[in-house]
Amino acid sequence: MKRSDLQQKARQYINGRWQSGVTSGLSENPSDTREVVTEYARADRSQAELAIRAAADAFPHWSQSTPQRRADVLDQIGSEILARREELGLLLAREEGKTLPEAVGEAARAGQIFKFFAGEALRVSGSQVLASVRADVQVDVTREPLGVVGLITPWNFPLAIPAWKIAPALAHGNSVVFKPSELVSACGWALAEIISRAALPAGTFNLVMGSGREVGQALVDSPLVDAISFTGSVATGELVLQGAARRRAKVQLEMSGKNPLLVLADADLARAVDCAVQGAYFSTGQRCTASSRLIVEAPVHDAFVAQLRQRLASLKVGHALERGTDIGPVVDRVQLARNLAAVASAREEGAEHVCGGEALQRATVGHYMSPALFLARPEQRIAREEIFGPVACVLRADDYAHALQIANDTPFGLCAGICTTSLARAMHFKRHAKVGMTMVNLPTAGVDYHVPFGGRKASSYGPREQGRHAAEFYTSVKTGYVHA
Ligand code: TXE
Repeated sequence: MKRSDLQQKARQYINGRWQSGVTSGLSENPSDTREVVTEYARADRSQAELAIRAAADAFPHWSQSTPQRRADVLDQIGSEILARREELGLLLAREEGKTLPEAVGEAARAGQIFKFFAGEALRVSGSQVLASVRADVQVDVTREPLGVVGLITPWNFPLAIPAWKIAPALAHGNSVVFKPSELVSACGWALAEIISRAALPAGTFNLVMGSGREVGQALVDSPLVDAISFTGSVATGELVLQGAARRRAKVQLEMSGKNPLLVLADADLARAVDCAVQGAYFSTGQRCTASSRLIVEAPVHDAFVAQLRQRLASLKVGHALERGTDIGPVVDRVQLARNLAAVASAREEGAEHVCGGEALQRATVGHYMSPALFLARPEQRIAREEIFGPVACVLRADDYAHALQIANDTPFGLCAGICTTSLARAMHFKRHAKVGMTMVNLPTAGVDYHVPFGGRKASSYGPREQGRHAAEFYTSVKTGYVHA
């Protein structure tokens, strides 16, 4: 393995100081596995507990800081991320494998999120004053910070997801212990390094890197952690939920999706194909909002499949930093093996293979895979389980009612999209899709940062993330009565 030049050793950030870990780990470039992106410090449970203690000690200070101070800190972080978006995007592309334009876009998004919550810090009270039902009594409803929040994040959006948890947590006066996925430690460290220079009181923000089972679990178990926000797999989310429930900690989970994109007979077919390509395959399909079930009305089924197949053949799978790459590598060898196993299982259960689904060789050794398309039936595993790779299936629907029934027949409920030129159908779908987010003539992936994000059923648990709704999770409501 060759060492890369960009990254200094990524260390833990605990109580305002950079600290070595108990052991260390390496993160590698999925486009070229010879390249080490960073060597990072790995914490154990006791080091995680030090960070939690530091956050608890810092809470009284930060929770009483003025809205102006919080706004200034968040604005400074957002400005630096935006100014350095190219550099951060490059790091992200090298470590996670998103194409460079996608990665720079994500870095910019992280900056915009901090800027948004700088504004929210000024509006944090959300106070309401009401007349009481009793004479001469006034009632007010105010929001207060929770305390220490533990933030556990996945690898697929290594800057944006941490940003949309850290920024509202700080804006609302909480102190933070942040644990990124080990696969993207350099991105977690880079974000922490920017935050470390933003004049927060020592201990208000802490970074601990290491295994989920040890460091993540320490956050879940600690009685000093008042709330946990988690994004990741359903299996780990269940563990987090059970652990948090045992000690009645507040918890918010964002997990998987199996998002439907309906294509009706009246749709603009070129636009529908575009939505399918972007939604299912861009970011290598590694998005909880990926359009992995393409539900197509019978009259346009064959034309849609033919056009989609043609588009997929024209996509370039390659090194994330190479100009013209449409689809970067899969994040690591474990996820690639999982994707290939899902493709093999789809063949075994009789789904009709249209194209793709093979591991690819490129000039550098990486986790490359061709975009896969199958024709499937709703009961098949490929149509029911999240794969989290560049794999989608087309499901034939007799009519709109049938398409809607297939769309809702899933344990998940994150996002659902429809391509149609009928306003009546679009409005009906928006009302009847059992999800947290709907899209009309748009891919299911690709959301704004100033509005709620989240879903129903097995996809999400607890209050929504992002936008003004983030206050629901990151604050506690207090009702005050005053007799005048
Ligand atoms: O997720 P994990 P992984 C799905 C996707 C993917 C699969 C596995 O299908 O193939 O999950 O990915 C931490 N207590 N998604 O292994 O294990 C862990 O260290 C506390 C969908 O990366 O859920 C990491 O920081 N924390 C998803 C985070 O949890 C624990 C995005 C997520 O890891 C822990 C990512 C524990 N016991 C994966 N064990 C989406 N829908 O966006 C692990 N962690």
